[in-house]
Amino acid sequence: MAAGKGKLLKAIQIQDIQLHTVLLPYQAPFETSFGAETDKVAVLVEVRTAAGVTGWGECSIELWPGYGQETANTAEHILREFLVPAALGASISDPRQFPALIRRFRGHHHSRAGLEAAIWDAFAKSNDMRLTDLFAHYAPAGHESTGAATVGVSIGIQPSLADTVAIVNKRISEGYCRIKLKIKRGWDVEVARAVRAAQPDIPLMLDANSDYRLEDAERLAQLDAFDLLMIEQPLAHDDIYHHGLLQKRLQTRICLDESVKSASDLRLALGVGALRILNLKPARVGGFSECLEIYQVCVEHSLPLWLGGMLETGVGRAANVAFAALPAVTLPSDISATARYFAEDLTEPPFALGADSRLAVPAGYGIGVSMQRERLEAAKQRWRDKFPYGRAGAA
Ligand code: OSB
Ligand code: MG
Repeated sequence: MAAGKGKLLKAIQIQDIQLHTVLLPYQAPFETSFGAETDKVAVLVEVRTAAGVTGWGECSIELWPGYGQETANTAEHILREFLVPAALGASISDPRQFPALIRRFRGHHHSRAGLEAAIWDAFAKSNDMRLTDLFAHYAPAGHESTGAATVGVSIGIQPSLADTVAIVNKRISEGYCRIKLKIKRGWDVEVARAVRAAQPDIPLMLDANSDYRLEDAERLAQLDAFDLLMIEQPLAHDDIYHHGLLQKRLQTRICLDESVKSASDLRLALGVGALRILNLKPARVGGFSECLEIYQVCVEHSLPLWLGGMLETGVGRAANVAFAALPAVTLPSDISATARYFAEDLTEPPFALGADSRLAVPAGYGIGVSMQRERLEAAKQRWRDKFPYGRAGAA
């Protein structure tokens, strides 16, 4: 109902902000066109309000500046030196005011998204609201939370075609309704053919993470034979124009990920026909305020939308589920059950895959999951032990 939308919400004052850098082992290494990652690294942001409410946010990063340009060290630096001081003491009566507080700093979207997410969580909790309902409050009229996110699963590059088919079959038997396969040059047409042969009906998509160039258009057009839901980010991470040229040569719809870092990028991409679907990642676009603006653009253009993921801990995953439960997120999101990522997450309860390939939004206020302090301390220790100099990656 639009009933909640007129509601006046209570302001919060940011009193304290703590940063926690954690390392959490994945169930299995995740390989993309950049290489394989064995552990999740994240800088978690803990915000405390003057009224004593705690909010959590996650800076989604990786060990290398591969997908994104930030690492744990750069995120800590930018937060500690610039973003945190700008937020401390601020009084916020609408979380969308936060970007203005840090407008004089450019870039570092993953870092700013983590801090902004903690503020959104604290704001929702301070108003006795689920984060999903707070997002809906600022969404267009008539857009209420559906209470659950429809999700798929993203499968990394496997050692062989047989391994790929085996893991796809396993994920489908677990209940996932949409499969995404990571591809790279030399690992594309054959893998699509093998999986399509094994699973003729499953909604299937590929994610190239920018491994191709426009000269590869003929190769990419061979993928049209496999009835794909979409191909994600075939060309360079900073390219929009050539995606427009490529789309004219493909039947398969192009979905952009890396190339759309703001609502402004999205308007440009729409203008040159560079995408027919958007993967929206809160970290990539710099936070949930920008996500809401992008959501609005998608609604105006009837552009199909889904939420991407970066193998987040429960903190980031919970916020992503809250956003993915909005009604214009019409395609399955890259947010899988906790067990697909970690043996033990930092938050409780875990996310479990329900009927119809859905993850339910937890009932609690804010992100709806609670931090397990002993696990948090262990994960911080793991980061310090494995990277005692805080270095950003191992050779
Ligand atoms: O390109 O979508 C991507 C993970 C890390 C960095 C980039 C990407 C991904 C994924 C994982 O595909 C999706 C998930 O969180 O399940
Ligand atoms: Mg992607």
